[in-house]
Amino acid sequence: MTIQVIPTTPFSGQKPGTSGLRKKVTEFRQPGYLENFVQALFNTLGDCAGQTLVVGGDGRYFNRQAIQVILRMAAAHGFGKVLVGRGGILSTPALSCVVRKHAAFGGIVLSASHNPGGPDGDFGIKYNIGNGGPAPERITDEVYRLTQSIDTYRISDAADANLDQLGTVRIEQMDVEVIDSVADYAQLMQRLFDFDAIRALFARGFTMRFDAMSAVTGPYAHAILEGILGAPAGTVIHGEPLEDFGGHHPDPNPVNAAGLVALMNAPHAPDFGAASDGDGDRNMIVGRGIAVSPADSLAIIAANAAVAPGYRAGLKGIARSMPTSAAPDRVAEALGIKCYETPTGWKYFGNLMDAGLVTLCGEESYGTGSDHIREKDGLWAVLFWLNLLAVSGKAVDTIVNEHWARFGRNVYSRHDYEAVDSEAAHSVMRRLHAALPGLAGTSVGGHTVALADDFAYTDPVDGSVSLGQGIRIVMTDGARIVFRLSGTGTEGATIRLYLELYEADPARHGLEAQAMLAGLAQAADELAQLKATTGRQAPSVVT
Ligand code: VG1
Ligand code: CO
Repeated sequence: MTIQVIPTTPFSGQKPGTSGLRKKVTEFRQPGYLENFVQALFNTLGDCAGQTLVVGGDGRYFNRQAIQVILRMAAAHGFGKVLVGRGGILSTPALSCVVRKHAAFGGIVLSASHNPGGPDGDFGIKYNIGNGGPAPERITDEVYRLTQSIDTYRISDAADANLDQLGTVRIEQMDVEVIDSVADYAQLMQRLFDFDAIRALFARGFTMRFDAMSAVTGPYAHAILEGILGAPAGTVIHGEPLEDFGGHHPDPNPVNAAGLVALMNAPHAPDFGAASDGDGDRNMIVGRGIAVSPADSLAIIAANAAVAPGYRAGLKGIARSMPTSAAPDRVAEALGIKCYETPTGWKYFGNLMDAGLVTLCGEESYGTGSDHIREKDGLWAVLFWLNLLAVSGKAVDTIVNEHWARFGRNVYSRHDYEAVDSEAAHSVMRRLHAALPGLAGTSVGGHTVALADDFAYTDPVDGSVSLGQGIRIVMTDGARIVFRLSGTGTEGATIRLYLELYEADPARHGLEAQAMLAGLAQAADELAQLKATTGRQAPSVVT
């Protein structure tokens, strides 16, 4: 075994987005592409001698090859030890858990989350720091800067490590320890939730369907739901991680998990349905005849936190991303705690949690989590709901309706215009920008505009400033229109339009969200000239 210094030249565009570097597999497989990025990362991190790194991914195509490259490069940079999930598998929340539990220097997640996989699909790489959370912008910006001038990378010429057998092997001076992908995570979940109550719920004949979408959560759900909690075999479907997720979009929303939603609307539906995404950090919660919107789920978790042993001491605060509905804000107000509004992406929650300012965090994009780790956590949210259903004895729709009756309903929807021409997308955003200064006080879709700006965030902990985080038009009655460009896509540009209305009247809580939001959607289009500029007559995905 020797360590080699290989000459290389920069690739353009290695700039991490909302959640790491995401590109087509074909781009990642170019010789030197992954190596350049990892070298730039290690250069950014500085002295790694003797440190412990955690590596794992969602099992998508190219996961195993990428891990072998990272192991050989970590060995060439003097890391003392790398913990790898068996078969290269670690869900994003499990990796965060392992980094924290083993006090590792950091972790590398290989995933493009909810983006499709396979040879023609997407791949991604993301670095997490020692708190278990996504690296902040000052690190990702530096990595990008270094990729633009890179001329060599260091790598061992060792043979591939066997990732399928638990135990330790050596590459150069570095130990590679293949660990059980599920054990640490399952232990943590047992500490947070009332597993006895959930076990008793299943023993009473409660039925559930968990759709792992042929992605990483399968092994975790099998072990925890069917194993430890005693749910009947067959509760978990699509439970084996496949390299191409069975050709599906592993995105747990009513559009991409349509089968689960149809099942939950059918006669004799199970009591509870849930799904998770490619890397296991997202969740969808479904009851009989009702798909719970993500911000409502966060608000309901916050309002009922005390049912779970891990949260009995109370909540320090809540945080939500700016485009997420204000449903959690109403609960925070009632609890007398603060609700922070951050830019999109989990990396902005880390400082708030580390500083002890918030316990729960969430995003409209089916992401919910708490300070037990530093990533959003799909199965965690599902276990919280099971805990709540077990303790309350109520059905999902009853819980949601009672919540709305108490707090009012934040009617909410996101309209995505995917893979549109990049220039057209930017021209839509430019038009909105230009309109911002004149909007306050005017009427938009029958609502009076209270505030119109491009969202900027100052981190209350370290004072760092993030500009240009999305156009928001906030009305005096709590309604909102938000526009932003996605930072996770790999084709053209994706425009996200977020719509929100506040409805206090319980008699109107049962109405259909799209119908209630139609006026706002039309007003948004008139302002942005979205359809005319992109040539799209309708959004590609509505959630
Ligand atoms: C999307 C979501 C955002 C989420 C991000 C990563 O980003 O909107 O809320 O944090 O994906 O989630 P964007 O920039 O495309 O809107 V995951 O599950 O991909 O790690
Ligand atoms: Co994800």
